[in-house]
Amino acid sequence: MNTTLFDISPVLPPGFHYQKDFLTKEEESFLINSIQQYDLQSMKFHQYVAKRNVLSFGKGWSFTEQRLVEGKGIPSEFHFLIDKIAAQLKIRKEQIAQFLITEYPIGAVINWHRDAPPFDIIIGISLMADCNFKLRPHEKQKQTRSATINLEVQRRSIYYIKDEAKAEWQHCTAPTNHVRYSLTFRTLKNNL
Ligand SMILES: O=C(O)CCC(=O)C(=O)O
Repeated sequence: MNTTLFDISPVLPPGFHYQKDFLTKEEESFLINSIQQYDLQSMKFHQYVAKRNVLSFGKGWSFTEQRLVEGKGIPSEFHFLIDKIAAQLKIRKEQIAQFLITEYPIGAVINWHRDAPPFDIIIGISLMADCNFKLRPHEKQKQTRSATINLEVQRRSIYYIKDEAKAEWQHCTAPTNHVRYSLTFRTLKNNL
């Protein structure tokens, strides 16, 4: 029998939750059509321009100024999704302070990182394509080859990262084979 990397469910770090089929196909199509009405911009990180395109609503993190900045309100077509996420995570919808749309063209990645300090729960929803999502310990000495976890994050799925998975683990995505949208929602620490 052939087994692939993803046949065996990986053991995920405490605080990392994954659920497939969070969205229906109809919800996914509606969201893709909605996103395509907007103009996404290349992601800039200090002097570097990444291959992915982004659009942020609500409170964003300025890498250059290392602080939260206020952005535009979240458009009404995405409100049903905020309600659905809040119900899933058992949080108040007002706690969702940031909504980031990321388009990954073919071959694009997000490199190893932990999320910015003011954020608490990071929620990720995938549209249009699956992705190879990777996790590894933040501490250098623990970053052995066998410590890296590979998770197939399917389109229409949800993952959320909090507690130990947020504080002590880094994540990244492998180059995508198909254009993928990632919807990232973030709550703030202390419900600021
Ligand atoms: O594409 C993804 O699911 C990862 C998104 C992410 O890590 C981020 O926006 O910080």
